[in-house]
Amino acid sequence: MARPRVHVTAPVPAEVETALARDFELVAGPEGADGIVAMLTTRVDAAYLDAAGPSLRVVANYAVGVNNVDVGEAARRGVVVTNTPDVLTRATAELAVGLMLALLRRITEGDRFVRRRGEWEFSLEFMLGASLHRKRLLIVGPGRIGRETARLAEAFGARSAFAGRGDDLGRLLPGAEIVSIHVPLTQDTRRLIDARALAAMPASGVLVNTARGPIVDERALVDALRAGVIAGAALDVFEREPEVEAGLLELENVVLTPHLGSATRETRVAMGMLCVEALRAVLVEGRRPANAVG
Ligand code: 8YV
Repeated sequence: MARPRVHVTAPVPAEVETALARDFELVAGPEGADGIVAMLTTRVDAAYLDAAGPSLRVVANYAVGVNNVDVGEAARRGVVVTNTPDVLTRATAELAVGLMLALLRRITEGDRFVRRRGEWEFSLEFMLGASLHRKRLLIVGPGRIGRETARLAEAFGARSAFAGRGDDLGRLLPGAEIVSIHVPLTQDTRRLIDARALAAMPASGVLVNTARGPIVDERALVDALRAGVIAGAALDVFEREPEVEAGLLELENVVLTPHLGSATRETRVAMGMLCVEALRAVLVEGRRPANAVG
């Protein structure tokens, strides 16, 4: 029997490619494919699904966030969409806490300073930062990654509170010294952190975003940082990724990383293996996998 045809939209780790090649015929484009392994940079919309054609039965998104996929349109066509939960929870939470520490303790700012060969000698008042210890951390989005971020930050002595769907963010933000974003990008969360939300934070507050860029209004963030409305920001994701709002690049109290939340080898391989399992479930075993969304 012919093996199901699978199109992978970008290079994947060798282990994942080998696992895919075991059960599937890997094809160069989506046309006529039975399954797609999609990166978050692939927009899987009606036009893409049209291009793939009626043979398509499953889109395994190589990410936990599925905002790049029109899940409703896929469902209407009977195409199963899956994501990669759990396996990237720890890695993403680690990065969120790493960004908090980098920002509060001025690690990347200090690194830039040393590389510029700035003149310095040890002094008690030089480049003082703030401790994560005892900071009031507001986790916006109390899902797997949000809860794990709280758990790790609490090991440093942070005190966490959670804002979930239906909670009044405007009431919670004034008490938050660190706001860490962990909601998925949806119509409801687009620009959730706008000028108004930033103004509700204390002037000593900092914002951390490891979720999706468009959740934060980047221009409003630059204005807020320039005006001292908040004290700093650490961003792993960007509104018009991979473009970065120019104003952010000029500010010392900003830490920037290029979408590294799940970027450890073991995590990326585990994510890939979940994609392979999902394709197998649908295309070989004829069942709906547990990580199907929508
Ligand atoms: C990237 C992520 O998508 O899973 C997500 O939602 O944002 C990240 O894990 C992934 O690294 C790229 O495939």
